[in-house]
Amino acid sequence: MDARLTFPDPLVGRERPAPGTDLIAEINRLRREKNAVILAHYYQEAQIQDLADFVGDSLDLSRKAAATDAEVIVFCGVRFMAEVAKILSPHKTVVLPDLNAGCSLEDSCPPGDFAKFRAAHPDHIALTYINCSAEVKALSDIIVTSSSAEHIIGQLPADQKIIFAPDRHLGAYLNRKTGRDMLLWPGSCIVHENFSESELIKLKARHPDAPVAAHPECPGFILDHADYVGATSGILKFALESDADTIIVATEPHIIHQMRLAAPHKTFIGAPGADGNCNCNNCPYMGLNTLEKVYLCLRDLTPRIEVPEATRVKALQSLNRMLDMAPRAAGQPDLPNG
Ligand code: CIZ
Repeated sequence: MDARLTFPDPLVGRERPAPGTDLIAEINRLRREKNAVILAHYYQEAQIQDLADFVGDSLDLSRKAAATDAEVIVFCGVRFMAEVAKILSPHKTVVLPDLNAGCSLEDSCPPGDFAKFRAAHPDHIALTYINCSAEVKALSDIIVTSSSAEHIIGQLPADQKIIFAPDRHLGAYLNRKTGRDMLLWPGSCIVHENFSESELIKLKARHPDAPVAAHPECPGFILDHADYVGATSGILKFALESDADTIIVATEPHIIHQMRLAAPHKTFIGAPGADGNCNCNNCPYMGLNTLEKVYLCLRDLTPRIEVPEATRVKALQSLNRMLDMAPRAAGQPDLPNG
């Protein structure tokens, strides 16, 4: 998958650390010196998860960082996640190790196109998945996470027409679960689209007692084989609480690091991609963040995430509507991350 994506090298023109620099020691020195909090999404490489102050999903991380007195937030994740941190903490400096770390869902939903789509459906409200740009959040009525969406939809009048953006697989899953007929924006996540049904069937045949935990960004033909469908924090909770010794995990496989740390006696197997044995379910955007870039962004406090104030205020309103309607589901306060 990585071969399909090429990015400008963000290290060109920057003073690199001398060979042999102990990057972890330097990051530890700088985080104290700059009063920084380091956040790592579940989909980051293990070394980055291990040095973070908090590991979790995008909303949970942003809320935890907002609650600290840190002046700097280093968001080891992708751009829309760092924007959420900035929306919640406008007075903190938010840096992202590599500004190229985007998201195929965000890319699928350019704000101009979304605004036109909304204008063409004036009787619909827009329920938008958190995996989108700050501008699209600002153009939406309610932001949802995969944990909060079903609960929020359940509170909307049955005859309320709804646009769901940008993930068509999550939207289709929610339509099936809730019996609604939301109008779906045609976006998708390149990581979750890469799971192969035939390879999953073969894997299940080799591990007949292993339940499958899947993220609802997966296509329906993968979810049809799942014993549990939920957000990252829910998948983690399921994997740890399940009586099974072996669990098949259908989401970005770096989350397995937290599972192995918490339950070293269990076996966690990443669901396979098309050739049964590829790295095609590693998120290429998440993979852009490296230890060296974490060090550089702490040292230089760049690249920074900025959100224009008018956009931030509107995006915050849409996020707050979710927090009002689903305080527990959205905040996931009792999950074992971080
Ligand atoms: O918001 C997140 O962190 C994502 C991308 C998914 C999830 O299920 O937590």
